[in-house]
Amino acid sequence: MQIKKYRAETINEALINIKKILGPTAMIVSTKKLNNGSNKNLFEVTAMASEDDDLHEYNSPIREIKSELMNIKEMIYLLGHGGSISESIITNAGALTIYTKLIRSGIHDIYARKFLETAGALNPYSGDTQEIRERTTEEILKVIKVKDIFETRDKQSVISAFIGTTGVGKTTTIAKLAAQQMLMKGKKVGLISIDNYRIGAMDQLKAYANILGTPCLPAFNKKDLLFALKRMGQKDLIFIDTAGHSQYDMSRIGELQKIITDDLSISTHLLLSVSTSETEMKKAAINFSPLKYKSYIFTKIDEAETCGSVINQIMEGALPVSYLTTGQSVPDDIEKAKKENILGLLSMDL
Ligand SMILES: Nc1nc2c(ncn2[C@@H]2O[C@H](COP(=O)(O)OP(=O)(O)OP(=O)(O)O)[C@@H](O)[C@H]2O)c(=O)[nH]1
Ligand SMILES: [Mg+2]
Repeated sequence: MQIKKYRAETINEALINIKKILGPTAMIVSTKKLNNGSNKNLFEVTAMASEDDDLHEYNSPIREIKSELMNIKEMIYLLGHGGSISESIITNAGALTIYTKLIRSGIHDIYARKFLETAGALNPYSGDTQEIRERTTEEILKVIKVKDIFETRDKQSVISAFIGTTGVGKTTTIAKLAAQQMLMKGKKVGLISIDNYRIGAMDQLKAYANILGTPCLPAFNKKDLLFALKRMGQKDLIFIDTAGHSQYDMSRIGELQKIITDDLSISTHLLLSVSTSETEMKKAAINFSPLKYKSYIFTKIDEAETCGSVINQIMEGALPVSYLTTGQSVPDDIEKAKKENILGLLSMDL
């Protein structure tokens, strides 16, 4: 086993040297900043070659140690993705391991750092990897809020409108929820479609309504909506489906705002697809905000490679999550949001 120390003015420089000499599978044993008395930084990185022979030794303690160490490839990946990793992270093995997991899950550098910081993981004596993992997990759990959208204190119908960009899963999600609430909770359900743009737009919702044996009414304007709501006054739950709008089409979002007005006690929920780019998700969350949505429904979790964008959005929008959808199958592929399930999306190896 070859263990070597490398010194350089930047960690990046040291890593490049190590990669050249020990190969790309080398493991980082420790990283520290040296006090060299000059103005220039000096870092010392201790690394060891990852020799296959060692790894094959049965029950080898080295093998165990190696699983705790950071691979040089990971470190280089981090330097590329985390922008500038602060010294307090890079010189603390436990914090670095957890930081890497967060970044790999798609959590923004700024939030990953914040979680570690509030977990007290950036102090010199911040504990081992397991302790840091537990405390960071608690910090993430603290920011996740969940919401039961059907909770009600009085006997009035709960009216929920689902908004979001084209194809995000609004109609399918309504069908899943309507079916579950009818079949499992015995609720009386009514469906309304606000889609005044597309010919045959209501067909999909109507087809689900027919299967469930529940009424489905169109509403092209506010008057229609008032009429439909009145007709469905006896229902426990009313779901309002809306036409998908591009997150950039502010005039159509404005038109929807004229129909779903504040005086109607309608709770609006925003669907965001985890499989789209994060920039689009963020833009949708901002541009749909005039509709004052009360919760996020994250869709297409099954299609996403990483789900850190869910946490990034929660950090940015500070709203609760009500549901997660996990596939095309109606009514099964939907989960009521639970803090632990959302955390589970991050593959933090709990
Ligand atoms: N993989 C996957 N597909 C989903 C999920 N939810 C919905 N879909 C699929 O996404 C496609 C669009 O779903 P819709 O429910 O029609 O979406 P929408 O938001 O109503 O679309 P518009 O009315 O056109 O704006 C369909 O093929 C759905 O089966 C999900 O959680 N995972
Ligand atoms: Mg639809």
